[in-house]
Amino acid sequence: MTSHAIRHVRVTPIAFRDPPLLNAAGIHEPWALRSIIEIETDSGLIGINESYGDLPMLEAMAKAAPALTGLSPWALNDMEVRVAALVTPRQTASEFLGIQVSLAPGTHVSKTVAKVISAFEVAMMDLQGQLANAPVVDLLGGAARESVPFSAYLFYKYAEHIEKPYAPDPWGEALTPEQLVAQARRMIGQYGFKSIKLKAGALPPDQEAAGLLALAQAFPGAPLRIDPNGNWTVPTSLKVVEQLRGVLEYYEDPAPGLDGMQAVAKACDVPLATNMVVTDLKEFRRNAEMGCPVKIVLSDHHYWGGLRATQRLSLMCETFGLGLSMHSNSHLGISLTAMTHLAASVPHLSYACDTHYPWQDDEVVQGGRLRFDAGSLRVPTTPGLGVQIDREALVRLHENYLQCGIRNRNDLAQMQKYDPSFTGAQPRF
Ligand code: GKR
Ligand code: MG
Repeated sequence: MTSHAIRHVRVTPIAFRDPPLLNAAGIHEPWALRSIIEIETDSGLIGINESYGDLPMLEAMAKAAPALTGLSPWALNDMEVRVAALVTPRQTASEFLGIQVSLAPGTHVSKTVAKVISAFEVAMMDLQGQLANAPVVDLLGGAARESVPFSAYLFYKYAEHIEKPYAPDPWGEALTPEQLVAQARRMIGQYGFKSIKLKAGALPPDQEAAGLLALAQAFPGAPLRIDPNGNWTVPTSLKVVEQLRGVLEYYEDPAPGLDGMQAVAKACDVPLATNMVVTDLKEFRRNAEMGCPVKIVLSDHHYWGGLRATQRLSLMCETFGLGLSMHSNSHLGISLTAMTHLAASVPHLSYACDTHYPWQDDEVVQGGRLRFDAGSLRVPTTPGLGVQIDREALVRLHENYLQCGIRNRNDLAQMQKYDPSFTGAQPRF
């Protein structure tokens, strides 16, 4: 009988072009890192996935990979126990890496076990789907929707990276309301998104509020969100929400910490969303104990412990009367496809999800860039994830990784190249 036991785990770090996007921590570096995970069985099947590509994550995956040898692709619970036993998180605050932890929870070492489990789980579910001749969404209970809506994720940005490592991106500068509206028109024209999210916390809040109001005027009726990543004090958060009265669908991470969010929640009637202060079940519990100042959890299977763990989170959200949507980081099509299977399988997920995808111009999957229809992605119906690695692209993207010299994301240090006095201290405004 053919053995489908796991024989080998291969992790390939990659890097791809990322525009100079501004955020609370600083600015994106010219190259974003990811890792491509391949889990191979004795029978020669290969399950794939995409995850973080920073060095500690690569080290953690390398440490955990041998634990999978001999395991059945169906043995997800066993895999979780084995990974947890091998990858013990270090606890001290000094272990935080490069970027502000809360802005990018995926870089927090306390999430290492959950991140590695997720990285392996999705690849194992891709294998399961190939074995069962079923798409991953069916392994998750079946599709509650045939396609998944995403939002236009706008950023303030410079026209070009300071190092000029390659030709400027086609998006141009976006620092004024007019430029922001032009960016939105371009993105919505290409992808058909219906909802709009503005990454804020980078320019003075009055300018960012003016940007959002210009969007509200240019796209009447479009659900709008603003996300300064906790870079505003409580008084600033309240001033901005007043300026934006009547235009916000939800208010994402205005002030720092659950206490800051609670102070904002008490004084405003727009629901608060987060990917910064409810990032695991311990924080979920604290939010509940505080009377749920956060009303919408922006999940991310890459650090919540995988697709099944995010389904469990959905149940928790339903139980506590919270909404659920999805956070993203710079990523390519394997991550986006996994998000799509998951979002399709969760009836409770009722907002358009975030994605950085329009900011990337490369791909690692066969067939190139994924195609959106009216801002949504159709859930694949072919076995497993339904996407395959383009081997030539993988070699090229790995070569980028070797050449680019970046090993951990560091938006703060990158911003200091433009402005040596920039400290990144938060809340800045
Ligand atoms: O890519 O600059 C960025 C984002 O700010 C990202 O780091 C955040 O984690 O997209 C994220 C968010 O919604 O907070
Ligand atoms: Mg956010």
